[in-house]
Amino acid sequence: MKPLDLSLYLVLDPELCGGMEGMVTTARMAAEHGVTIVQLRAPHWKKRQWMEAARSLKTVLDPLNVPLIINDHVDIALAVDAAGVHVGQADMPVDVVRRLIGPTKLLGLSTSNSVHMAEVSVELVDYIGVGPVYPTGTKLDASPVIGLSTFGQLMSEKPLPAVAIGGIKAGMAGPLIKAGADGVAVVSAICGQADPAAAAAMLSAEIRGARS
Ligand code: TZP
Repeated sequence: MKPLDLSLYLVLDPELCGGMEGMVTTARMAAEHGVTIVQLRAPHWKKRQWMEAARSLKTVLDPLNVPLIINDHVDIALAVDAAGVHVGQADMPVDVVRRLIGPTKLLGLSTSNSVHMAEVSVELVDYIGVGPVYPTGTKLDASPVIGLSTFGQLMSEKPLPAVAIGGIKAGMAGPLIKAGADGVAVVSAICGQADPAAAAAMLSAEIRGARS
């Protein structure tokens, strides 16, 4: 597997993307224009829909060499041979997930504060998501917003590669990279945008610019 590139991490939302078909099209266009990793997240979906979407996403992402991560559902990740699984603090514990997915698949964990950072099992987890950095209307049960300065503080404690998440729009990615993020994760800044390809390209250029 190619090295983990968290630079521009698209988290899909079927409702914002216009259903299954819109979501797969969005993922393909975004991956062709700078998205480096894609997560399927569909909290309201039944398993059969997860399977169908995950298969379709693999079909469009594999030729682009963009890894597909499955939120929460280990069985779906294994069934479609996805690149990995992402879990939250209230999901299946990472030791159990690692045992189920084996040593080579990617495992991501959501974190929101210093306690979470200190508790991350670096031998089990490959990367962390940190946030929400800014207010988000996409995840209604998200943890409290941390803001840029707390995010920067958490980056100095980060035990692993880290991606910022929550309310990130064009113009906000650069400061997060400069604060120590290895990448930014977005939903609504790409999903449901009139031109997802242009939205991805703009964020990707901003991230590259912040690094140079
Ligand atoms: N986890 C923390 S915030 C969030 C998730 C999945 C949603 C981010 O969505 P958006 O639209 O990029 O604010």
